Amino acid sequence: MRYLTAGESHGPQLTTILEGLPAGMPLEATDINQELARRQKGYGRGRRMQIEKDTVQITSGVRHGYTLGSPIALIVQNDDWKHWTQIMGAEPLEQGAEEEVKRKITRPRPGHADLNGAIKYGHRDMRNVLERSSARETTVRVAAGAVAKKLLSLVGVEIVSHVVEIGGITAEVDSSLPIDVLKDQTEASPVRCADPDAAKKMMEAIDIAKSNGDSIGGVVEVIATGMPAGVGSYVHYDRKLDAKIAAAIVSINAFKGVEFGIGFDAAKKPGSEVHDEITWNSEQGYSRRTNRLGGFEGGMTTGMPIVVRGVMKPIPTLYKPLKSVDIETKEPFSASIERSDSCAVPAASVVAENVVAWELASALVEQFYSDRFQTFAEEIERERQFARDF
Ligand code: EPS
Repeated sequence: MRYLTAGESHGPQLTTILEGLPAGMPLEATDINQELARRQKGYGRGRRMQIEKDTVQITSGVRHGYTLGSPIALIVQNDDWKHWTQIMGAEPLEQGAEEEVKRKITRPRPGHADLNGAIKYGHRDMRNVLERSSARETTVRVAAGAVAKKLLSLVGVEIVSHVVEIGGITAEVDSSLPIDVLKDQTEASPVRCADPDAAKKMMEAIDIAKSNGDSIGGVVEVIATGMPAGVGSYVHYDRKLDAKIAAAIVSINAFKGVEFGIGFDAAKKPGSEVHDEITWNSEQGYSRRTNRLGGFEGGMTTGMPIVVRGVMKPIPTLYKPLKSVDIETKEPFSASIERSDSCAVPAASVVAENVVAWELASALVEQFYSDRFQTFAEEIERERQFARDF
């Protein structure tokens, strides 16, 4: 499976084309819209989310509620576009209008893509960079992930995300909570955190950051249950599923790191306290006594829950701007101020969940027969049986 996204933050629309999904899979706009709505929520978001009400239009690849096997095209309109039609229009500007309409940006924000993107493409107006590097693009990555989540739910794979840290405040969440309970608690929290005490402190930290004109980051965790064992590869570096998930997480705007299971703590412990002992019983087949490796051994799923965390840096667009250099005058300046969120970690957890969903669905489609959805689902069930009896 693969997908491509297109669209600028204040352009007319965001678009994605998905390829490789099995034919005959039930899919409706509501499956996607509910994920888009989840991504728009979260304490600490700026005013843009009050303008947008993200909903999808499915313009190809689905007929009467089922996938056709042909590319699926998804469109989300930007409601803010009506304020930007001149600034972001595709037509050439009339002579003399440039100064007036362009809202040219020549002061790069430290930590953003502005300067490096401008150097790369030779843009003297860094709006040409920030319009695309904006996290607005994650809208259609979530739309793609929502389709993947639908596929996963139909073959018994559940996926959930939650916030485990914001601005240095860490959540205490019982790791043995059933996934449904964790899901309900997370959805009820304004910061998508299942520890109510920590959630309150996180909101206070966001308020402080906002009143200081600053921003804060955090850590999100994605858990997926029900993946059959042996998905991925130990044979080929580029088919290792944990590596693909790591790339997907770090590809989310502002994400700087990723870990599985106990992650970086593994460096501090002896092997006997890192690896998970193998058990077997006739009902479940093979299992692990613990899940410190987060569901992966040798680039393949173990059948245990996949547990992956990503760290998001504070958003680099600050109301209290850092020092930068104007690319026209080369004079030091405070970086340009753009409307922004003081914390987007809760929304980013939904993005993380959806990009992981895409990688899991892709890996299943790659490994099992996938032209017809029904046969695909049956093959996955047969595989689970095979692993149980092995
Ligand atoms: C973003 C800046 C803000 C955020 C945006 C990401 O947008 P604007 O410049 O229009 O105020 O709201 O996030 C989204 C639009 C979104 O859908 O998540 C940035 O610079 O990355």
